[in-house]
Amino acid sequence: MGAELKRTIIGAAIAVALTLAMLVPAAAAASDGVEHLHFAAGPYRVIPGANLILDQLNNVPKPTVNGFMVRMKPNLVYAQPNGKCCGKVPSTSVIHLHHGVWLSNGAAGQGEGEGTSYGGFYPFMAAGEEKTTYEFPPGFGYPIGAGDKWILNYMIHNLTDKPKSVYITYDIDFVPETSAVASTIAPIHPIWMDVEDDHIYPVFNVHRHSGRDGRFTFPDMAKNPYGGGRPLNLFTVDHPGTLVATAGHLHPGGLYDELDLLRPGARPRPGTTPGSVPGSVRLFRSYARYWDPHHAPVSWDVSMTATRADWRPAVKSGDVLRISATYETKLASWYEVMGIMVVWEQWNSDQGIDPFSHRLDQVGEVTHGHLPENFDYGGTQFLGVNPTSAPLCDTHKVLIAGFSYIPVTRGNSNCDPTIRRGQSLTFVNADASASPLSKLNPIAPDALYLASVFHTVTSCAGPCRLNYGIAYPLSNGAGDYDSGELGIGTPGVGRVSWSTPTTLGPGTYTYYCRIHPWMRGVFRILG
Ligand SMILES: [Cu+2]
Repeated sequence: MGAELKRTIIGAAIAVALTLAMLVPAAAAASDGVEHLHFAAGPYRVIPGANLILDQLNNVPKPTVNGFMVRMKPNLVYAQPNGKCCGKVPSTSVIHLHHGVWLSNGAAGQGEGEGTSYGGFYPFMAAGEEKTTYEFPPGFGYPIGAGDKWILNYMIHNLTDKPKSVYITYDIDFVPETSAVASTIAPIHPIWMDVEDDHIYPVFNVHRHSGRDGRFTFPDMAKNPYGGGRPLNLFTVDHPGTLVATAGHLHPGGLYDELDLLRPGARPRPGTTPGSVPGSVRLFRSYARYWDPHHAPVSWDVSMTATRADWRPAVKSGDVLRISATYETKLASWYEVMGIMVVWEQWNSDQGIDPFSHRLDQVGEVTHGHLPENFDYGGTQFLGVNPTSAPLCDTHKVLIAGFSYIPVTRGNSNCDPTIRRGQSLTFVNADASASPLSKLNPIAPDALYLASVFHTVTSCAGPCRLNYGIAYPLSNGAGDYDSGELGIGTPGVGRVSWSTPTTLGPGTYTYYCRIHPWMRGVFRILG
């Protein structure tokens, strides 16, 4: 989240709710003093093909009394036919939660790292399609105030050309302040660690065959990752204390997120696990566990490991936390990927162990197994005719409209656009607004942005004609090109047109849309 969001949130006094929120009544309190609350934000009506970044600014459901959150389990569900919550969990290949980030202005659990100055709001929970369950070790909780205000920043990706209506749900285990056990719970604070801190869309690209030994680590292996500016993957600890929990977020293709600690003047003792940079120690490596039958690291059928309940590194003021994210590079290129860890700290606690002299468990455990919504892998059936059997046509332009790639010709457009070596083919996305008004504005999104459908032109291995699913197609074709999301507002790249690189050699090139992976096309280059 960047300056753009910060400015707009500060000016948000007159903002209206984007949608009506619904609070599903809390379940009865359990005898252990813990309430099991079920919240549902929405319904969000997601336009066909949408991949937009939006915010719910008002009435985000939350606990209404003071207390502690000790566990949180996120999900995405369909609205029922009557619009109410909750229907089924959608197949990940149809619609999925690209991300949800909850921000709060609550003082008792004041967060640090990313976005601590967004008009007093800081992020404290995040969920992507890996749907990691937050569960704090016994005796710790995130303090929630009755008067705290929450904002929900969300990106829901509708892979189809049909509208969908969904809710983001989050089950919270909550200990009210009035419960007898509340006095045994210590408050913890979130530290938002992100390899692209302070960006509203904190992403980077990983190219196939880049890095070393089939792996690419960001920012370590990136050329000039921060454009000469300050490293965005570091956080300097200002409250001494004890870290009690963390888990990573990454995207398909991701292998692990790493959290390291640097301490000026300190040297790691033998027996500790070295971190990525000299002088650092490894606090935790959050692994991606892929569940699909081949365990290929290519889909959202993934869980992340979280720290075990006894993980307790002590940190001092002036220590520097460092995050990096590692992706595989043998199978495909991975575009617009992330590396994020929310780290929880008990301030001013000296109960932790010194990570420079003691080894920590750095493997952890997954918070859930395979989820049933991740069943539709794709890549099993051949679809229709081979596109390379179409006639050639002499054109330099392809229109992307109505979820199709349409060669611009005088006659039949059912043909393979064909250019000569050294020339390029230009794609223009007519499904997204080209107006400057369609820039991202999380507080008051323009109607043109809300109606924008972003498409990409991304190389996939020929014939790129199998049925789509969560593991097919991959960005693994000749030329390794990608247009980015053609559109004005983020995650659009700021323009609606893109031209193929003039460096591509003669051949037949098959491509797909990363946002709507059933969209396919082909072009040819003659020698
Ligand atoms: Cu598309």
